[in-house]
Amino acid sequence: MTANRNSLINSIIARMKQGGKVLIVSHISPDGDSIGSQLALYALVKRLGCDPMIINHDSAFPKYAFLGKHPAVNVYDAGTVYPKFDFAVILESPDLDRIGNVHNLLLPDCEIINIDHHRGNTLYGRINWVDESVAAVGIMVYELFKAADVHIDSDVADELFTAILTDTGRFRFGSTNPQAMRVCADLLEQGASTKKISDALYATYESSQLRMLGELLAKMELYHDGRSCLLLSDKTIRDKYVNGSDELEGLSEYSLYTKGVRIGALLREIEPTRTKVSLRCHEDYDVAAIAAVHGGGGHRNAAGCTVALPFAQAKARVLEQIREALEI
Ligand SMILES: [Mn+2]
Repeated sequence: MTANRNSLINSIIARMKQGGKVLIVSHISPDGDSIGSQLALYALVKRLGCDPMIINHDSAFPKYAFLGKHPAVNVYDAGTVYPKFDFAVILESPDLDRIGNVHNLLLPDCEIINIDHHRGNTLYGRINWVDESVAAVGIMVYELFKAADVHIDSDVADELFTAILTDTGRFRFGSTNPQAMRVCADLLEQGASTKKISDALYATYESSQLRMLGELLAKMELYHDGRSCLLLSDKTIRDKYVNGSDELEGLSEYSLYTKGVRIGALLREIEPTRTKVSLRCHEDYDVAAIAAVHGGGGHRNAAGCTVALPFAQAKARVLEQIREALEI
């Protein structure tokens, strides 16, 4: 569907007002924008008369649990019998592979509403609202609230603020624009608590998480005359510190914190022949292109992929790609 923004928003709200069972899903390894947007959207569609259920391929980091008195964010389970959904709202997913096994719940007559801000969205929905200019999908959900004239209570304000705060890297990324700040100002007026949210997300780590961060930083490696930086979480480090979801989200950010570094990456050994790579870069580079080579994706300045190579080989491969990107 190609239509302007207002008619897209109107058609999304019109569909929601028809009611029915709605699946709200986001991408694998859901982040703050995923969870915040999903919880807020849950409240919206419920107010508009739908019967919603949130299901993701993976569980979210426990730190988002403070977004409390809320419906469960369910993790897909092949053994569970799920209701037949009349429509699905897919958030933050440029293609259907990104929702993982939740894909199994999209029966042929389940209408798809696709709401996203990533590059390269394949427009797989009946309605596709894709806007690369917004800083977070949480802003698009905010606009749905406004267009539907549904009150944003303090819980929803916290959820949407969390979405925007995390997706802008605490208002640091280039995506941070006046629209994002205006929406956040309104969310503060509706009762969002910056203190509560920031403490929950950025200042309540387990001691083991901070010790792991310390070891990763102590062992970080600089390359290309100090223009690139790797953080390396190999099996030794993972065995020492990581228990289930105990890992730190946002660790990859630290790969860019050294003066002079333009491109950074965090490599995690997840299996003997699979290495997860989170890439970060400053404005003048494009790490989504590096991730795309390995079937991953993301944004120009923040992207990720899984490289189907053992840790040492994956490291060599990514370093070579970074060198090419730096044009040296
Ligand atoms: Mn996002």
